Amino acid sequence: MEYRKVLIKYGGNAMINEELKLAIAQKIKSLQDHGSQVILVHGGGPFINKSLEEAGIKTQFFDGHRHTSTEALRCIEKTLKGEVNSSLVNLLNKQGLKAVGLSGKDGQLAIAQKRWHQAKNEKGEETRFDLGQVGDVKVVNSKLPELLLENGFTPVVTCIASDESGNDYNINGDVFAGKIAAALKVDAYIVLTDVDGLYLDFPDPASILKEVKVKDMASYFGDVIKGGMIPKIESCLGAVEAGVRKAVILNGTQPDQISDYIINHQSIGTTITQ
Ligand code: X2W
Repeated sequence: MEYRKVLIKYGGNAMINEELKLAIAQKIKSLQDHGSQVILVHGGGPFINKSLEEAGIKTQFFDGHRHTSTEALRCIEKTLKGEVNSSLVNLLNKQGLKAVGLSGKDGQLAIAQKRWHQAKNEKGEETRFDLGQVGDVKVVNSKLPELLLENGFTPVVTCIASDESGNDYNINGDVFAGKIAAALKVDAYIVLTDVDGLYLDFPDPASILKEVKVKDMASYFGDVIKGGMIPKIESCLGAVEAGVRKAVILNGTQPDQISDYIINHQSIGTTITQ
């Protein structure tokens, strides 16, 4: 089975140094040389943390989503586009690829809508909590990335988008990537993180869940799936339900895992299928 179209979500936790970023860029080149079309979607959490700290802006996370004031959003957009996206485009171009840096705003690739945080209050009642300028993806227009992929370009997309009125939103990178993977109906949606998959009993490698069906995933929320893993798994579930053949959690700090999975078909990471 070949993976014709592959979307890689590259998170900031796997961008810890330049060597690692370079190795990931080389892997993307090797996938493309092997016949896959690759679209890269990225976040940059640690870089955002640093920029916000330097600007004296404090933020807090709620189930993996950063509360985002309008002031924080300006700083986040600058960091994601001006720092993280532009350096990834550079690195990919140096490997001989034709990388194109985008956000959800370009070509209206993604239309955002405000996201509310659902939580239970002390009485156990469901309440909605305002996360500021945090968004969800309402619509994906896949024409632009499809055009780029078909013409040999490598789209590099960061997780900022606007709504129909032009209001900007900060979207969790995993949520954003999953929606794009779903719209493009990729053959493989790879979520790179800094662990080897979903562990039943961290860090026992024998406890990694190798393959999980969408219908069986619900039981793992809580003990096994928590914090930042929540949006990752939710995005994988959404993508697979929308027709993506396989979603897989791999360790981005071990770039060989990308080629081992896509080219050598090794049974690594946690794969989610229908
Ligand atoms: C994220 C966007 C960046 C991101 C944030 O502000 O950190 C929200 O949480 P990683 O490196 O992929 O985690 N947005 C709403 O997701 O970066």
